[in-house]
Amino acid sequence: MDRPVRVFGVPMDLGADRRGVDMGPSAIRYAGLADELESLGIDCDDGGNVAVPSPERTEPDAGRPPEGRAKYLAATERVCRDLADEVAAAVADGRFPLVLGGDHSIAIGTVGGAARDRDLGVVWFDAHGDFNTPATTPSGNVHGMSIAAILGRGSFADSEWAAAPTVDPENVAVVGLRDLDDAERDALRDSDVTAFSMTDVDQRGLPEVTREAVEVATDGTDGVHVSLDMDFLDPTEAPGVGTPVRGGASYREGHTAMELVSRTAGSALASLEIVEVNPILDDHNRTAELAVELAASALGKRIL
Ligand code: 4U7
Ligand code: MN
Ligand code: MN
Ligand code: MN
Repeated sequence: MDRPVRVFGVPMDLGADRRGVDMGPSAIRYAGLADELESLGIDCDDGGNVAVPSPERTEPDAGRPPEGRAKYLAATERVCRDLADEVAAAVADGRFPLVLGGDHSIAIGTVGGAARDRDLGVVWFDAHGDFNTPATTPSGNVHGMSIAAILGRGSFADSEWAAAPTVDPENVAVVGLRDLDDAERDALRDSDVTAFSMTDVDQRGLPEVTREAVEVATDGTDGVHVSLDMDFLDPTEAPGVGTPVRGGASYREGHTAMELVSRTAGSALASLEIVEVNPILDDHNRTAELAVELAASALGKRIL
């Protein structure tokens, strides 16, 4: 990493059904993130946490969209706006934003900030498509809608806070898919987003798929944001996630993906976020420790 890193925690759990993901930033810090990055010679400061209201004091239907459901939308908007401002300020300051979740709805804020005043590509590692809209969601949970929101799809078309106009769907790639809802699958297929399922990973190998994903995201853009949902990994390696799905990336595949991001995106890597770590469901902080390792690989750590 050629720039100093600024870490932000977003203890957000309004976008997911299972409690505990709000403790993700603490768990990742506790697992030694700052020391690991310093040991790589990366200058690292911690911008602290973005404020997130507790669900007990938040009205789930505030900000209800015109059709369908999106729980805690008004509060999610406030958090994402604040996060976007922090991320944009870090970039303006010459810092590389590393955002720790929290549930994946925070990506709307991270990308909103990272894409301010520049064309941004996105590589999204996830078991899920996160391509639902309030009209198609089976759960009402915004963490399953974040890519759709960033691309201004469905009722997010009117949400200037959510849609990032400098992110072109042709520069978005998703890797690791193995759990899609029916309407979400149709929408993803009809879109210009490049989607790689675990079947693609099995058949073509993760290195080739990751290289292609990074190519899609760098083509004609000013930078690449990487969003790592820890459920991209197999639950045997990352048990501490809210929505585990069997058949995910192995321990080494996780590292390979992040090492390739670092090697192939190089200085085009604009920002990184690691989300969905749920310490309550974890096994002795194993998932948070893996998150630290993967951050190190993405930011340039090499075995040899
Ligand atoms: B994650 C789901 F229905 N598709 O929309 C939904 F299966 O950020 C899951 O990728 C979404 O972890 C998972 O609620 C969101 C569900
Ligand atoms: Mn996700
Ligand atoms: Mn997921
Ligand atoms: Mn473009």
